[in-house]
Amino acid sequence: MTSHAPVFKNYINGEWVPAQSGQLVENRNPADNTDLIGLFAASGEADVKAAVDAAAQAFKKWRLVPAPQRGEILYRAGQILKERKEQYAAAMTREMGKVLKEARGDVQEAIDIAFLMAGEGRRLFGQTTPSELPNKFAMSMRCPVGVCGFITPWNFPMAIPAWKSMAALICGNTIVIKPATDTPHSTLHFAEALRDAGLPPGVFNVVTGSGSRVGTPLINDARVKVISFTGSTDVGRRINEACASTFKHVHLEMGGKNPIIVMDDANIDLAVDGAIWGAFGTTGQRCTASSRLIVHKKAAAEFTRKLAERASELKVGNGLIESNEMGPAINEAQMKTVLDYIEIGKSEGATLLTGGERLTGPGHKNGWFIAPAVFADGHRNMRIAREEIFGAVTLVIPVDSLEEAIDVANDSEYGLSSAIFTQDINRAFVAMRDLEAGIFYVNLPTIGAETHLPFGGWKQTGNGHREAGLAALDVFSEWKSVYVDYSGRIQKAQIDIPQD
Ligand code: UN1
Repeated sequence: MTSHAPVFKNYINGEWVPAQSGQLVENRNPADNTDLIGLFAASGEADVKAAVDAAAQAFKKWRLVPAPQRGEILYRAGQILKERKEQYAAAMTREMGKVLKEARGDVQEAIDIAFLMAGEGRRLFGQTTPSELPNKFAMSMRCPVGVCGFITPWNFPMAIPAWKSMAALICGNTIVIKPATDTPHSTLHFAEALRDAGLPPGVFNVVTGSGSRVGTPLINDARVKVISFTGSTDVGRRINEACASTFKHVHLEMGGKNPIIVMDDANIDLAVDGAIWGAFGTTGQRCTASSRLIVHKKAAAEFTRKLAERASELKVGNGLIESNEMGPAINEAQMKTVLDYIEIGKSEGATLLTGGERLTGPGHKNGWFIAPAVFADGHRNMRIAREEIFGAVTLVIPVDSLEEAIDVANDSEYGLSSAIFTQDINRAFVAMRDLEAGIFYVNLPTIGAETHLPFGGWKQTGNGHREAGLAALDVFSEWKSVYVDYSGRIQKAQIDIPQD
């Protein structure tokens, strides 16, 4: 271990504190694993307990801060993130590998949700409604739930913590977050912005470390009332089971196998542009990645040829170099998973047209780089057509009609995002109606959701909740229905029917 490497601490109760065990874990740049970003707290149960203590204590006051005032703090956090966008984006690229343009976009998503939820501080609407009885008033209001535990992924290391946090905070909850072990730095930057915006101590706490040593005690702590998780379907299932006995609110955001349908009437160059961005943006490491390209047979030859050509020309390398278009896999294990899937695809009979090999030449030494892979001759039953790979791999599946395309698209356990390229408005609307997914695009790929609409998926992608948009408020609030009787007597609903 390098002695001069910077040491990063947890953020608990407004203080930077080391893990109680004193243990540390390395965080290295995936584009160059000789570049040590720093040593981060390898926390455990005692640290989680301290953070939940702080969050539970802070909840007592934060829940009573008027929501418009909470909103002002979020607004300031948005402004601070805006001022520091360049600095935080560069640190994110170094830590996570996504190219600088995309890291800026990641910080921008945090800014967008900060401003959205800041405004919500002056709304947080409930309902007022007539009572069925005279001299009686009826309304509903949102109330905070309590301490929220977040387990967040490495692919959007600031945006996803921000989506969850801004919605939870405006509702009056407090937070303990466990960021992914590969990307703690971006979450600590987010904490710094919240602190500098004036968020009171204990309202937002960060505990870094592994899933088993930090995530598990967080899930098991009875004082944590909400768990919000973004990650794999397997881990989500285990979290759901672990929270079942205590009926915690559980919000799960999991895998995807997102289809783009390309019809024979589509603008093929536009569809190719979309597929390149959707499949290889963030090195394919998005839950929304366009990993299935379901193409009408009349368009398949031209589309596939142009796609493979464009993919082979993508500049892969260190994301800090502005001309690079695609960064590395997040770590060695993920790179190996992707390389395994390339072999699986070949053995299943798909045709690898380009990419799929590890890059080790100049500019790639010591990084987890893979050339973007395009498979043709795909079939819906192949594992590479069914399993989430989370890497720069996409697959063309030829079909004969829109009906078949929709049938193939829906033949998946996932249902996050979906898209169609067509110039025929009727086909676009049929696809909009029939695709089983939480997000749908016309003439755009499956990535690029905006923060003011609900984000989340159907089927095994989610558990019926949404983040971002106003739908996120439902995860982080309880409804209270309120009846006020000013008749001076006990009026019995459903029994004392007013006579005319
Ligand atoms: C994710 O892949 O986990 O819609 C989030 C998008 C981004 C967010 C992706 N705004 O692709």
